[in-house]
Amino acid sequence: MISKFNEPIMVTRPLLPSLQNINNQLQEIWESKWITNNGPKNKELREALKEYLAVNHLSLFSNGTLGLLLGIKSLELTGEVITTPFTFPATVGALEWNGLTPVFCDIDNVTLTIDANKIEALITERTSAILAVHVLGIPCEVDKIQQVADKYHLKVIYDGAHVFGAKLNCKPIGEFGDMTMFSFHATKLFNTIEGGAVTFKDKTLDRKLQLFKNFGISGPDTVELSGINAKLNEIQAAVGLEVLKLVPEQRKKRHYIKQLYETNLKTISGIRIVTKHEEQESSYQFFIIEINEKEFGINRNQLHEKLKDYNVFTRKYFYPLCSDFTWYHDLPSAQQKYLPTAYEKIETVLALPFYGELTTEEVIQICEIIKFIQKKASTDVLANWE
Ligand code: T4K
Repeated sequence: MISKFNEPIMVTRPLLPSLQNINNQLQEIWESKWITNNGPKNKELREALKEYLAVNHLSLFSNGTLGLLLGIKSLELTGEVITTPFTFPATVGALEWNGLTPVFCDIDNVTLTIDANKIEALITERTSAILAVHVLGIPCEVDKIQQVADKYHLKVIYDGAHVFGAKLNCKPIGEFGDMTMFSFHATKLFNTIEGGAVTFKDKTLDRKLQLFKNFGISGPDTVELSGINAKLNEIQAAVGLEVLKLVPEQRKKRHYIKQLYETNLKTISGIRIVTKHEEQESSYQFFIIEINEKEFGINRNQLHEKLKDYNVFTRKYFYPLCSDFTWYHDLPSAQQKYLPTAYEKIETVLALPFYGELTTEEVIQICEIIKFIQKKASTDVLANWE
């Protein structure tokens, strides 16, 4: 008989520095009496992240969504932007809040990122950019995307919320396109509790982004443009400085856990491992599987529900599709018939618990529970599984 976990196993847990180290940071901040507005910790984190992400230009924000929103604004885009429906609502929301019309493009069957071969057909006279997502930590087909963008003089923005520190073709992931947003939310490999950054090629954007996130204020008596408040405060920055020290070790732990999952899941029919983490340096943000109902015996939703009985809490990232939100229903590109792969995949993919502090025994037990559920499903009548 397979036993249930005593405590809930969540899909992720934040990477937390020791309280002692955070206290030391707080002590310095308290002594300085400078707690926000571009203080010393903010500057220190910015320099540390430029080095870690190997980029020349980086601007910090109070969260990734505001970074993306203001990053897009700084590029002065107009009209339509081609994007993916298979993402977190923040991606498409950032376009809408800029007064831009999202044009949804279907996704690739294997990588689940925007299907680079389908972008060109969606380009019109109104298209100004492509907003692609390195979704679930899987890098987009960056070369193909850039080729299309160059042909039609479009900007390329990457939502890199899930690819902190990743490398592709030996290049830091932030080097692709005109701009990349990284999220530093508590659930990410690297976190500042809430926070985010935008990296970019055009160095003139640095000043613009600084103004946008600080009400447009450029001096004690000058408001230069219409901005908002999207600053990362000193305590967030201090947490980031401590978490950054833990990231290399956390990656190693996650690499071990992904191998453990691979070994223990490979004998189960009907499971495809989506996130292989095969690029030179992966962000190890998620561990995603795809369920083939015919081969596995039950569907993704049934597995997701049954795992809860054993105190295992998986997530259906990213369900529902953004194109299915009622406020996009009138967009021609949001129609289901144009997005067959995206509609298929939101019913089949599942995020398993994945964070460095999972123990070997826990990962093995999760896999054993999955095997047990599959075995039980083959002997029970389907009605019991609804
Ligand atoms: N673009 C993309 C592609 C994104 O995925 C995201 C965010 C963004 C843009 C926007 O970036 P930010 O503005 O957030 O920087 C979570 C995160 O809130 C969200 O940041 C993230 N993507 C998304 C993929 O995941 P939820 O609604 O799934 O979070 P929640 O609260 O259900 O947490 C997930 C699990 O994490 C919990 O089951 C347990 C654990 N957890 C969570 C928190 C907050 C903890 O153990 N402790 C915690 O403090 O969205």
